[in-house]
Amino acid sequence: MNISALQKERAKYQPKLPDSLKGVVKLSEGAKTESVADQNEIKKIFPYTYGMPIVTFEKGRKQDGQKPLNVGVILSGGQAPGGHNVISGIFDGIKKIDPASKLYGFLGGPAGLVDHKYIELTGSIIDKYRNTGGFDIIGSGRTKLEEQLQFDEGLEIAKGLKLDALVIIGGDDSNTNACVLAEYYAEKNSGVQVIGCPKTIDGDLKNSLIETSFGFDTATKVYSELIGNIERDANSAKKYWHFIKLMGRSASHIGLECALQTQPNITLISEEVAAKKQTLGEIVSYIANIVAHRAANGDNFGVALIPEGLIEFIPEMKVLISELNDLLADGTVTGKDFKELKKGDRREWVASHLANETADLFRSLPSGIASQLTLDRDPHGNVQVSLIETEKLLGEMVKSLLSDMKKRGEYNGKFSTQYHFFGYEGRCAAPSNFDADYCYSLGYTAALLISEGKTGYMASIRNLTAPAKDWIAGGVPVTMMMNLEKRHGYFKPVIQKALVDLNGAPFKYFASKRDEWALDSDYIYPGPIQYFGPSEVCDQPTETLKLEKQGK
Ligand code: FBP
Repeated sequence: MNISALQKERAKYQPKLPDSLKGVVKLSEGAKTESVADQNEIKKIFPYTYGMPIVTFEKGRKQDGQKPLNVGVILSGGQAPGGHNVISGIFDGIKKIDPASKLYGFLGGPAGLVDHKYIELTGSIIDKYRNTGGFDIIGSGRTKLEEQLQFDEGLEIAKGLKLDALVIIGGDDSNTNACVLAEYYAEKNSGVQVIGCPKTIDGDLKNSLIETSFGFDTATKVYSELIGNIERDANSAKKYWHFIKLMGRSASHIGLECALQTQPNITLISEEVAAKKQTLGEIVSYIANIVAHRAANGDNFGVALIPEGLIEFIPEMKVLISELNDLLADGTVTGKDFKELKKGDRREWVASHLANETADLFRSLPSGIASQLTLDRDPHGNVQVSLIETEKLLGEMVKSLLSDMKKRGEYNGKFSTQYHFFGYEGRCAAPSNFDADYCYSLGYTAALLISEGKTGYMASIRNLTAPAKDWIAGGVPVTMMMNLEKRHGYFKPVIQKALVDLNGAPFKYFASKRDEWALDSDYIYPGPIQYFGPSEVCDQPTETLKLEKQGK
């Protein structure tokens, strides 16, 4: 295995654990819990795992009777920096409990459990992946563990390997499914526990007890470095407007955090667009007005951040997408094979099958975007929003509005654009010290929860803006985070997704500064993540986390 000089040095990094986990620990149990909403219904669905207490680990006295643990681990969904450290934390945790403990990794995500594909993760394998980015140690996948048949297949291999527990490292959906699995295995009295770990660069799996999902810290630091570099280029060349789309399937946490780190001229927040019921036209004129103001000051350049999920938060676009989904779900338009239509006829054909207002909006879109909306569908018949070039849609529409403004004498500048999409650049970066420490602590805590016989819990590390030694480790019952939501026509228990809180401190701070940032070119250039050096540079959590803590 060829490794870089950085990786070689980085392999020696010993992630920091909270002091409470360093020696022998004892478990402290809090009061019984309730779900965030729909308590009666959730209680009925999860009779075995509902209402369990929040638990915390504290320094304790040596316990007798600890036995070796056999644990299976699964990486679920999109990559996020730090996954390998969760796994090394679990490994070290169970080995500390008893060196005869064993860790198995299921390959390619949840499908590995169902298809019985796994490897034993030995010390020599683990050592190659400590403090590295990526999920390549065992791979990940997006198969959903939802059906009883899958649960039974899982149980068969769990029994075969004599597993005490499964650890599922995933986002809100994967942890919801982990909880359903925990309930099923508890009901069957199978002896297999299930523990979740909060992962996603999107940052939308969080609440008062899960302060952040892992990977958000590193990914936003990588994007902010790149945005800072672009800002510096923009400020040097003074000739381009850069439109940067940032990953984040639904919530705009990534865009907001990057804005706080880099102070660009424009940042759109999808949740605000939805709350204010903004139209596409209003968003375009908001951007065009800033471009015009800057041009009046002689600045024909700037940087705009666009969240990936924006398009589905614009109410009229949401209606359009939903009508298009219905119309094109099976690749046909009212029975006619859409692809057999001549390219030039497709747009009008589709428009003629939409409701009047939606058809007008569809006709007003730049042709490239209109065709992306009609062609790029996932296997469920839905538009794949991540493939829609929202940054180009806005750039082109702003350009056309500016040319109208020019005719009316309201604008007299130059508008040249560059487009970027940052997503995959950050998902597998070497974890920042924060993520390396946080993830290792999460994994170590998962091992302790297993040794305490817990199931249906998510590993939790709190007090994250304090030095790692003062972090608080424990577990939160997953049912506590649940509410009922309509999915495919039925109400299902799911973990509540955390969108950007427009009353929260991070958004409020951003909103208080954005007008100033719009006209300034006083950008912040954060530079690359530093892995070695003073704590003030290397160990800082995200601005979002700091502001959230200050705001409380
Ligand atoms: P998870 O929620 O599974 O962590 O993935 C999030 C994400 O990185 C989104 O930001 C993005 O929209 C999506 O994954 C892209 O995933 P894929 O590459 O599988 O299409």
